[in-house]
Amino acid sequence: MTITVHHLNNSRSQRILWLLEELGADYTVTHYQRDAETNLAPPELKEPHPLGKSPLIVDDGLRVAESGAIIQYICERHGGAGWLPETDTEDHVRHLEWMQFGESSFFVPVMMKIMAGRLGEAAAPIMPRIDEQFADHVRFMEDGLSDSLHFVGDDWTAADVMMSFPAEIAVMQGFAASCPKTVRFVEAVHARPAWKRARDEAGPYFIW
Ligand SMILES: N[C@@H](CCC(=O)N[C@@H](CS)C(=O)NCC(=O)O)C(=O)O
Repeated sequence: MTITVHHLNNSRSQRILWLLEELGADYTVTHYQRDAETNLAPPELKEPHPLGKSPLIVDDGLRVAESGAIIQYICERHGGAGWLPETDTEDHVRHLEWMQFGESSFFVPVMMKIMAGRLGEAAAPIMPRIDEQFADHVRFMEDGLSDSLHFVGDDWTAADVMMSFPAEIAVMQGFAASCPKTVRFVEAVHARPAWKRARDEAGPYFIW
């Protein structure tokens, strides 16, 4: 059965295409383009899901939203069992944590920075606290990477797929000098043949 990926250009949906390519899964892409001025998704993306966000997949009529749920679902149902640690291990618990961190804790300061940044000078009183939180979360991610450049164990897992987007954000936001492992992790992701195939499918992605 073919999975349909509702893919917004230049978005965190990129990692879903990467995972599908890694697993050799059968999928098609429905493309959506961000508004050139606002950078928001087009209204058509509200047709498959009321929030109008990407990624979103539909598999044999079953709709799955939220990056972490999609990644887990694809691994479980489309040949990615080897990308998930055994459930009775400590690695499993660490894996759960990174799968949550990658879209919850990490993005609180990121979104606050984006939104508060639009206020200009009015945001000055809260910006230091936001920047401090952002830096703390980036540091936690850097410290969480093993010397083998993985978040759990010494091989690729779904947590690496999940964390690829926060890692890219950190590098883009100027943390490269203080986060060498994060930089090398992003380079390792982008060197994967599957990631390159996914980018060919999706088009230009950030600065890469
Ligand atoms: N927590 C959601 C976040 C989804 C999300 O915010 N996606 C962004 C793309 S990076 C989006 O669709 N933005 C378009 C908009 O808000 O108009 C997930 O993990 O899937």
